[in-house]
Amino acid sequence: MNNECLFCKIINQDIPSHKIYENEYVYAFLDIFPVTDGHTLIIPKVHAENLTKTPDLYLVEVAKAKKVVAELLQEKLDGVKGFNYVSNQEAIAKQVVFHYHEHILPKFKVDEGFL
Ligand code: DGP
Repeated sequence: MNNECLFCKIINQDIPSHKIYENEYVYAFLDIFPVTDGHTLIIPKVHAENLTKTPDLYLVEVAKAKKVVAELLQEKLDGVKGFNYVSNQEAIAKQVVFHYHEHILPKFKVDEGFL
């Protein structure tokens, strides 16, 4: 864990968040600036700046959690018809928080939006 990292602080509950799912390896919580209802972030419980710096064990666990979280959101939210799964790497790709995370974006209607 990294004391300077916002998402490490969320994992440690030093910063509050709305939990959607958690296990030994990952934490999933609602994005503070949601693009859609149910916009969720999944993060590994290890500090790694981005996908390519994340140990394989945690990448596998994040991938598995994407499926669990998508099923939870489908169950809890009315009208979910699909999802975008998005991860930004580096500032050029609009990464703002440098702790690897996957955005899970429920889709309710056809539109131009992506992120
Ligand atoms: P990215 O651009 O991919 O690095 O997205 C970072 C996301 O993190 C962005 O959609 C907003 C979200 N975010 C930033 N700070 C906080 C926070 O303190 N709490 C929560 N829940 N989300 C945050």
